[in-house]
Amino acid sequence: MEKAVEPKKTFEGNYIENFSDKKDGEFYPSSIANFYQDGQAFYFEAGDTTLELKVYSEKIIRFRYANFELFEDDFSYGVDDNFQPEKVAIDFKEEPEHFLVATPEVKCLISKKDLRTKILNKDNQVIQEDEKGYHWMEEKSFGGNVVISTKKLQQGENFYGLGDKPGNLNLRGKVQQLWGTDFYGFQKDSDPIYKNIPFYLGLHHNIGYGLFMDNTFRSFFDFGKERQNVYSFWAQGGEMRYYFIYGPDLLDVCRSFTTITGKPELPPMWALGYHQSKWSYYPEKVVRDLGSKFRKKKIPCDVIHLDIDYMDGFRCFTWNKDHFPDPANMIGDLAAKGFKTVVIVDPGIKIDKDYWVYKEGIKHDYFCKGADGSNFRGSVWPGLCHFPDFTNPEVRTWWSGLFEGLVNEGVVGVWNDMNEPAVFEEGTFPFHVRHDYDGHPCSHRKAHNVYGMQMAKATYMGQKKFLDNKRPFNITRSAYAGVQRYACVWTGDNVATWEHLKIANRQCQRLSVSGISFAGSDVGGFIESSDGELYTRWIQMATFHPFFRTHSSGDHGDKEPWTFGEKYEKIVKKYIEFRYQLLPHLYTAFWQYATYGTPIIRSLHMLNQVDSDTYHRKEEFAMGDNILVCPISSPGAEGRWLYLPKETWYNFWTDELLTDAGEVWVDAPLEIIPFFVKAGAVLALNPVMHYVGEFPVAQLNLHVYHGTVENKSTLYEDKGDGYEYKDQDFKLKQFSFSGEKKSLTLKQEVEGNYNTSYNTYLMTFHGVVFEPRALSVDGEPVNFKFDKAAKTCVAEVKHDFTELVLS
Ligand code: NBV
Repeated sequence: MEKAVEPKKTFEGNYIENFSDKKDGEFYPSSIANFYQDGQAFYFEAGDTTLELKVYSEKIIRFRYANFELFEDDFSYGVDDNFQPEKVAIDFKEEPEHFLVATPEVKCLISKKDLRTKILNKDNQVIQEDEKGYHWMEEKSFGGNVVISTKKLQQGENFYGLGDKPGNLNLRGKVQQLWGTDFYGFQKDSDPIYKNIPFYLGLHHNIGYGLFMDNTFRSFFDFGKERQNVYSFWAQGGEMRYYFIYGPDLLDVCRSFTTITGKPELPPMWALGYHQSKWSYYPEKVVRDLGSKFRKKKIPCDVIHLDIDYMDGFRCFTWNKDHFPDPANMIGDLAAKGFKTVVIVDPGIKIDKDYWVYKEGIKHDYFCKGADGSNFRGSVWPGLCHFPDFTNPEVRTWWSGLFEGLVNEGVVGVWNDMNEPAVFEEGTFPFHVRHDYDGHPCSHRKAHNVYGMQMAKATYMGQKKFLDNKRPFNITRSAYAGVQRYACVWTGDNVATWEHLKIANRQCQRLSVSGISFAGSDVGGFIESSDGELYTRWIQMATFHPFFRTHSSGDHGDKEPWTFGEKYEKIVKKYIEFRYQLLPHLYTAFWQYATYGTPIIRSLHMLNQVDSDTYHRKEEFAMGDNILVCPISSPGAEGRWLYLPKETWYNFWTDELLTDAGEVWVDAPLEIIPFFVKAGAVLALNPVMHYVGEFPVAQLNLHVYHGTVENKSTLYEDKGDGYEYKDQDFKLKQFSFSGEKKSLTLKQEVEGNYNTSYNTYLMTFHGVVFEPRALSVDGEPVNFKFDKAAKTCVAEVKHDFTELVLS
C-alpha cells in the first residue's frame, strides 16, 4: 500500500509514518456509558475515552478527547484571550442511536456506539462526518500516544489553508506535515517548511467549514492521499483538540478562525509601503547611500532592513562599531529623509562571558536546558549559543526589556529570524530540551512549533514597551496559529526563479486565509539572481501583497529597483509608486482584517465558492474588496489566460468591460500586470508619494466604476500611527453605489472624528456610456468634464457629500 509520506531522515529518528490503516496498536473509544452537561459543555464517557464538546457560538464547537479521563489543562498559545464562548440556545437530546447537540446553525450527532460524530447544517446537509473518528496509537519510541481523527471525505470536497505550504492551493490528495523547519531554497513540494498553522478549510456542495487542530506537537494532515474517501489529521502527542467552524461562506470561516486565534492591531501605515533589504547592507555609508539613491531617483521607499552584519559578531542587541560607529545618528538622518530602520534578531545568544545579554541570561537561568539539566548548546551565526526559553513568561519579559537600547537609537521595527528554531548541527533542538510552556513544563517535542511565535511575542512586547504609543512593526519567519497578534511574516529563503514567483503568490494567499494576512515574500528571490524581467514581474505581483519587501542573500549580486537597467527600473518605479497610490485601499483592507478578521488577499474560490471552475485556480487573487489581480508568471509573456469570477469587471489599465467573462486572454506586456476593478466599486487612490507622510494629501482620488449594479465600498482612514483611532479618531466611509443605464447614484455615510488633510475628492467616473447632463451633489449642480471617447467624467466634489447623482 502507498505510504502517505515517505519516511525521511529527521532528527533523532523521530519520524512516525502514516498508520491510520493499521489495526494493530490502534485504540478506539467504546460505547457511551455516561454523559453529563456543564453549561455549554457536554461530556460523553466511552470506555477509556471522554469527549468534551463545548459550544462557543452557533457556528463554533470545540471537541476535546481525553484518554483515562485526564484532560489537559485548558491552555493554548493559539487561542486569543478575548475569545470566549457566546451564550447560545442549545438543544440537547438523547435519541436511540445518538446524542444530539444542536445550535440554531448546526447539529452534532454523537454516536452512542462508538463516539463518532456527524455534523449537519440546519438544512440537514452533512458538513463533516467521522469515519473512524477519534482514535489513538501507542508510540513506544517516546512512550506516549499519537492522537488521530479520521473523517469521511465528502463528494467533491476540496481543502485549503495550512499556512505557508508551497504547493498548490487546493490540498486535496496531499499529506502535509507541521514541524517548523528552516528550509533554505525550499521547493514547490517541500514539506515541512517554516510555519505551523494547523487550520484547514473544507468546501463541498457550496458548504464551507474550517477545522483548527490546536495541538503543537508535530502533526500531519492527509487530505485523501492514503485513502481516497477519507481524510485524517494526527499529532504525535498531546490531546486531540479541535475547533470545528461552520461557514458556509469561506470568508466567514476565515473570520471565525481569526476570532478564535486573534486579530492584529493596525500596523503603522509606513509598514505597508515599500521595504528594501539585503543580507547585508553595511557599513553605514552603504546604508546612507542606499537611502540617498532612492530619494535621488524618486523611487518611493519607507523602510530599510539591516541584516545580521550590523551586529558585533552576530551578538543580538549590539552594533558593530567599526561599521556603525553612531547608529542613532545614522538612523536619525535616515528618518529625516522618511526612512524607518528595521533590524534583525536571532534567538541564538553567543556563549561569551563578556557579552551582557549572555551574562544576564546565565544569571537568571533563562536559557533552554537539556534533560540533563545543563543549558542546551547549539551553533548558529555567532558560533556556540544558548537559546532563551521564550515559552517562559519571565524570559519573554526579560527579552522585551532588551529592546530599550535599540528603540532609543531609533529602531522602529524588528525582524525575528531563525526561530523555528534553527540550529546548524541537527537542524533544530533535540527532543529532550526542556521548556516551561507557560507553566506546563514539557519537552521540545511539544514546544518546537510555538517557539518562534513566542519569540515574536517577546519582541512585540519590547516594542510595545518602548515605542511610546507608536505602533510596532514586527516580522517573524516561524509561526504558530495566532501569530498575527504579534507579527507579520515573510515566506523565508526562496529562490530567484519563475516557479518561486508562483510559490510566493500561493503562500501569501494561503497564509492570508490562515489568519495571517500580513505576509510577503523576498521579492526577486533570496537565493541566486533574477533577471530584470523576473524582478519586474515579481515587483508587480508584490505591489498587491500586503508585505512588500525586496530581500536577497546578496551572494549573487544586488537586487534593487535600479539593478537591472533603465528599462526595468522605469517599470519597477511605476509599480512602487502605484503601491503608494493604493495605500488607502490597502489600509482599508487591513482595517477590515483587524476588525472582522477578513483576509486581505482572497483566492478565487473565496470570491465565488459555488463556481467549481475556481477550485483549482491558484494565481488570481483579490486584494480587499473590489479589485482582482493575476500576476504574469512566465518569461516572455505578452499576456495570459486568466479567470474572472462572475460579475462585471473593468480592466484597470484600459477600462475595457468584461461581464461574466470566465476564462479570458488579457494582454500584459512588460509594463502591465492584469488588474481589474469591479463595476460599482469606489477605489480610493493617493497621489504618488515617496514615503508615507511625505506631505499631507491635498485631494483624494476616487475612481467610480459605473455599471447597472449595486455595490458597497468602504474607506477607512486615520493618522496611520498611534492608537487614537481606538478613541474615535478615524473616518469610516461607506459608499453605496447604484447604477442605471443612464444614471448613477453614489451615497456616502461617514462615521468617526478624524480630520482628513483634504477637503475634496477628485472623482473620476469610469464607463460612462451615456451622455451625462448633470452632476448633482447634495442637490447642488457641480461642474464636470466628460470625455466621450474615454467614457470618463471628472469632477471635484466636497469630501463630505451624502448623495451624488450623475445623469
Ligand atoms: O540573516 C541572514 C538570513 C536572512 O537574510 C534571511 O532572510 C533568513 O531567512 N537568515 C535567513 C539566515 C541565513 C540563511 C542562509
